[in-house]
Amino acid sequence: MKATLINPGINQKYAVQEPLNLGFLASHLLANGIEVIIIDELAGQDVARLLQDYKPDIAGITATTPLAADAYRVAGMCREMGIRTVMGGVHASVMPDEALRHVDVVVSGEGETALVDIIKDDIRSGIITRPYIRDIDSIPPPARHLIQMDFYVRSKSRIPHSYLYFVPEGAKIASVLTSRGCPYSCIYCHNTWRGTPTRYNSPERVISEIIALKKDYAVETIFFIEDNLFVNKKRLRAICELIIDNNIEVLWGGNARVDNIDPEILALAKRAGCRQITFGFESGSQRMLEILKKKTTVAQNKQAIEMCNDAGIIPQGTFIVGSPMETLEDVRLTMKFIEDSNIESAGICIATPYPGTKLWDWAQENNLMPQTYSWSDFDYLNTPINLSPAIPKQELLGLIDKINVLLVMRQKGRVNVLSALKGIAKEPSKLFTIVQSLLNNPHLIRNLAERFVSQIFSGLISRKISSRWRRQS
Ligand code: B12
Ligand code: SF4
Repeated sequence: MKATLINPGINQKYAVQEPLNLGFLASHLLANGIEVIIIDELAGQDVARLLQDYKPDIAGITATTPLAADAYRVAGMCREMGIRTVMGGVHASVMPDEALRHVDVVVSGEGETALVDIIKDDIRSGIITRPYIRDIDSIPPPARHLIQMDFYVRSKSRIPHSYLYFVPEGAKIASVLTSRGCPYSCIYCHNTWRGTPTRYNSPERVISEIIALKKDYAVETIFFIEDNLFVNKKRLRAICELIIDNNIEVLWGGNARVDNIDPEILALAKRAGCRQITFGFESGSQRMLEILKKKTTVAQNKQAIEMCNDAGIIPQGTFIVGSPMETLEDVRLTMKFIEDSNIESAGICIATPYPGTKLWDWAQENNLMPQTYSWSDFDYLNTPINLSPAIPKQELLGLIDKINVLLVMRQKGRVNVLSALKGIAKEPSKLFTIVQSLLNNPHLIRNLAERFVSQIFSGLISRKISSRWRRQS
């Protein structure tokens, strides 16, 4: 029995980090004696050709909501070739009936056990759910040898404006996922429907994975992609101590809640190589934090930024606008928060009601669903559902542009126009990347012009992010 796992999609803005979920499924299949490859369309692989070459008996396809249509297209391709199809992932988990119209078997929930059962027990149709895995150390590390690691380690160069802000120019980056779940229940998050407890890999397992990544892929930086790296401080402390005691040279970042950090853990994390923490700040309005059931305060948001800056760790984060019942005044408070706080890098998104979340229920209950919509618009900017009718969508987009300008201004002195020009002279292909970014974000043109003028006059010669990093490390 030969299996293939497929990461569908053609829009490479979604290809920031390697598909570790397929890596876990593949390593579990291999541990159960099942031959498998991973085909990564998002990383530019030709699915049809590779299917023809490999001739699998079964194809397992993953999908998030905005990539559901790509997943269904790939499923159709597999079916035409007579390959049995299985679909899993966050979208199929919450929309199993829809997915079942496109594939033979749908897996709702964690896929490792389910996929092995489907293959070994020859399950040919239906929706399958298996209990979540209690001991996640029992799943071998992701089968990275089957992932397009050469492509993903260069994510920082390919997508310079992603949230991988701490990664120095030219440095290689890899991701690790060392826990599953989160004990909180914010209304926009997948954790509201997963219903699984938080589980952790042991510190020893984490360290062995980092060592292997350095050895096998020569990565200098790592991002912990799990939802909440700092929630279990005892474990994080042990991980940091192992990094320090074993002299592992690695710079890393991870996600945290603003109320899960303190100066002591930050100091230890910094010594162990932490250079960025990504927070879900979500809003500068306390009213909105309460509506989102974030269980944090605006003061904690501010304090987290200050604590990180004091510790020499870049505070990065995301803000949500357009949440239920949000008003212009709430958005203004978020803008004011960004203006007043010392944050260099952040992302803004429009509240997007992903199926299964409490936001989705809210949209249904309040008759906000349009007659027709396309899953591909469920990214963080184009959502077809306006959850805050008090602010029209166009106005919301205009406010996001303004917030983005605020954020780029915040980077003043870190990304330098003159050094960018020098970079282009050395490497003309960079011009293409810059023009592309400017076309995608027209407001940046005005902002860059402003900065250019201000830098000429002030004679500001700033350092590149990488030199800042080298000095600190
Ligand atoms: C890391 C991450 C990313 C990374 C890497 C994504 C990747 N390819 O792995 C990056 C930065 C690229 C990213 C991008 C996006 N992400 Co993201 N991301 C995550 C995050 C934090 C971890 C993903 C992960 O590895 N989870 C752990 C694994 C073990 O869980 P899993 O993915 O669900 O997989 C298990 C099961 O679902 C199942 N399964 C999965 N696939 C398959 C396939 C088969 C055949 C079977 C049988 C089973 C199966 O088995 C797996 C193992 O148990 C999740 C939140 C989370 N904690 O899951 C959000 C999350 C998946 N992302 C989300 C979103 C919205 C996005 C973006 C759309 C954002 C955007 N607008 O750009 C894009 C879409 C990217 C894409 N490729 O589809 C949402 C998805 C919501 C939804 N319904 O679609 C999530 C859930 C976060 C949230 N907001 O709640 N993301
Ligand atoms: S704290 Fe973060 S990961 Fe946890 S439920 Fe809230 S948004 Fe999701």
